[in-house]
Amino acid sequence: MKEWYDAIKEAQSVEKLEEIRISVFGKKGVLAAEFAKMKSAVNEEKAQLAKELNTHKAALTDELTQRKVVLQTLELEANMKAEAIDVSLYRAKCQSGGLHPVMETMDRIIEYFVAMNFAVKTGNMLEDDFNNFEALNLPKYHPARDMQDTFYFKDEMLLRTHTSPVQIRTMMANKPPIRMIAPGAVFRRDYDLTHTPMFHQVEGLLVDEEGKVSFANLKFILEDFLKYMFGDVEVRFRPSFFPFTEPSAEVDISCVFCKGDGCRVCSKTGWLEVLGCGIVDPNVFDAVGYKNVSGYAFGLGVERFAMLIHHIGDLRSLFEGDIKLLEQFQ
Ligand code: 2U9
Repeated sequence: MKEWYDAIKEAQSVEKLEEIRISVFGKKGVLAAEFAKMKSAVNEEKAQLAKELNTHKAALTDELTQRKVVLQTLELEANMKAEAIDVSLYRAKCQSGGLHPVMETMDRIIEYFVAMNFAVKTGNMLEDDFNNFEALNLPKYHPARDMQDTFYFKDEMLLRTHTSPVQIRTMMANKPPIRMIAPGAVFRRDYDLTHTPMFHQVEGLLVDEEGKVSFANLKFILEDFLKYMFGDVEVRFRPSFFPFTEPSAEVDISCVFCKGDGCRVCSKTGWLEVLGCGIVDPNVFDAVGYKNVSGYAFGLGVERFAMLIHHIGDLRSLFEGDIKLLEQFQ
């Protein structure tokens, strides 16, 4: 029996200990064999033999239990040592997601107009001819429709070319006064250095009683807005034409790259065109059944704003999903 006590003491793993336990206590183990020998022993020796064997049984059980505790503790300590984490170790920055620069710019624009008490309205990207063109003083065969060609579906449905149908629907569903912006994706048959078939606009509309809304009101809010977006820039209004506003103006800021001195980006003019605006044309109010009202409207392309804010040279890079470009803005 002594060799089994030694084997237990010398066992170096829980697995080895289990092998020993089976060899000693198993059905075909040492103890079973010893107890079997008792059958052939003479009666006088049987009691003594049984006593000795039971003493060994108890003692070996104790030895096994104790050794198991020791081995399990050693194994746990070894594992903990092997899996220890060095919290002081340098680790490269982990990748995390973030807003696309166009969405971040759009949020900043929305933030300004929400603070100015404008409601935010979103509509449908699939629109009908009335809401996208007719109601905006763009009747069929009007030449201005050429600049806004888009994808047509059955029943005169089309992908909206601007967010203006949102304003039309809002006016038809509500009474004046209206004070709203319409942010969202729009679609045009365009593709070159400065135009993509899908881009984002934010348009604004304010309608109140006749005589209450002036071009001065429009100038004030747009100057304030552009300074909020671009910092300390000069703002100028140039007369222009849009079918849905009269009078209309295009709005420029002093070039954010050369501060107005003239560079490649501003074509040496010192100015960058950033939005269009005007006093809402009476034909638009007629189309939605509004009487005795006045209003102003404006529109801007969000991609252009994002490019000027982040000094991005190529519009198409905003649509390529290149992580190297995008992670610079996180
Ligand atoms: C209603 C009445 C008037 C929205 C307007 C512009 C001028 C404009 C362009 C800016 C850059 C389009 O994305 S862009 O190419 N927009 O210049 N938008 S006034 O006028 C409206 C809209 C809705 C009912």
